[in-house]
Amino acid sequence: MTDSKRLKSQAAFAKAKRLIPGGVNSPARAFHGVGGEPIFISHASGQYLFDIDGNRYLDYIGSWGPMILGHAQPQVIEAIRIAAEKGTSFGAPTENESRLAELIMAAVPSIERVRLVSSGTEATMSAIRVARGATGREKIIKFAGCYHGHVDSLLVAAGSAAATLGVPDSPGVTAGNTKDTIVLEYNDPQSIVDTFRQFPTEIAAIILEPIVGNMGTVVPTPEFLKALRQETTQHGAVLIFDEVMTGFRVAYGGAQSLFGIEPDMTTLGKIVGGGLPLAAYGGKASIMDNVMPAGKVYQAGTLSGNPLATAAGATTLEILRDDPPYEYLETQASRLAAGLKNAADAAGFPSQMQRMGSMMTLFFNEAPVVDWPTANRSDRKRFGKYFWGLMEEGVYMPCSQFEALFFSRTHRPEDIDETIDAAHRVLARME
Ligand code: HOZ
Repeated sequence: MTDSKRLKSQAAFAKAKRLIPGGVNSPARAFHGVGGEPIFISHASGQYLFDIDGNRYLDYIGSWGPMILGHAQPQVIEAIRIAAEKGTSFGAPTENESRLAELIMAAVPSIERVRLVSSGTEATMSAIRVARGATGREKIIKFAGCYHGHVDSLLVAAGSAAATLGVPDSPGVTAGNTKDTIVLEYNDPQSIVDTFRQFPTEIAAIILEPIVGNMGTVVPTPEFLKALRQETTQHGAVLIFDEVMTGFRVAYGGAQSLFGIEPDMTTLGKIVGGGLPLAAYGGKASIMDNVMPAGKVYQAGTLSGNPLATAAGATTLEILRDDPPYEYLETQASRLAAGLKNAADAAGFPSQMQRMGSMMTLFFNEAPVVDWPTANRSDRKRFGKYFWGLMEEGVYMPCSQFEALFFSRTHRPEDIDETIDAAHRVLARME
């Protein structure tokens, strides 16, 4: 995109940088992974984003996952409007919180009790605390390249913007914060067995993205999944699936419904809030009943179960339940994946297309990506050129090699075709 097409965004970014660290309120949106500066959004509708310079983009970020119904979905907007007219926050219980809890529990049967919070970070932080409280143990296992928000104890070898910016271990996170965090490689079942052999009674929980989105899309092997469930069960540890990204995305019941594995706890975010700040954690009643005031593990929030967010989330889940888009998304996703891969092949660039439902990543990589070391061998520079080429074409992809793209039910087959054609043009002129 030529500079003259985004003068207003440039001015807005210059101003924001004087006011906000790095000009953004979350590093993933800063475009550091691709060079250059972010565009500033004016509004969005259906499959399109519009920036403040008046450029229109086919959106493949979807607010990093939530917008599965497309932007400004009329029923969701109406639900928010009705809720807002009744008051925006009470700090007291409402019936809509139970409406959303019931929807979550019906969709994800492993969740027997659920607590609503405001962000994915809160959900994973709380799940870890509850798992520790319930087991009386301190150690946790996470996997390199998985990202679970900016929880201190989980901000080790993290994916997403931490990986993009090359700071998978953040300053400010103390050795004390992470001394009980054991980091293993994704898709390595033997390391799980070995770690439990070393610490048979000390591990409170394993947390993972059951399909990774935060080092780009990486799918677990059956052996890895089997070892996770077997070892945690055998040693009395809590298996936590972080389905913030995959919940209601890869299937209505999340990744666990596809793999037929029941985790002990699940974290949800993004789609469950219908585009408003809402997330959730839940699981077996015997574990969740440790949460205060039912139990002794403290967790709280003034805006938890906020009435606007529960209205948006419950309406979104009801639409997804009553008129599921998943078959349509699968058809279009397989077309998009094949088209993007063909475009890379035609241009002679080694690449791997990795996908699960409507989340996918084209890695500029010679070999399949199965864990962080293999993801890390991807050609970031080539990805940056691809990203900016697509921006020129009006296609807004995730601004990092280590993120998944998402699309919505409002993306029409002709939008997918347009995207594939754009990718062919972009890749053909890249060196
Ligand atoms: N969890 C999002 C995808 N990796 C990133 C959103 C953000 O950090 O702003």
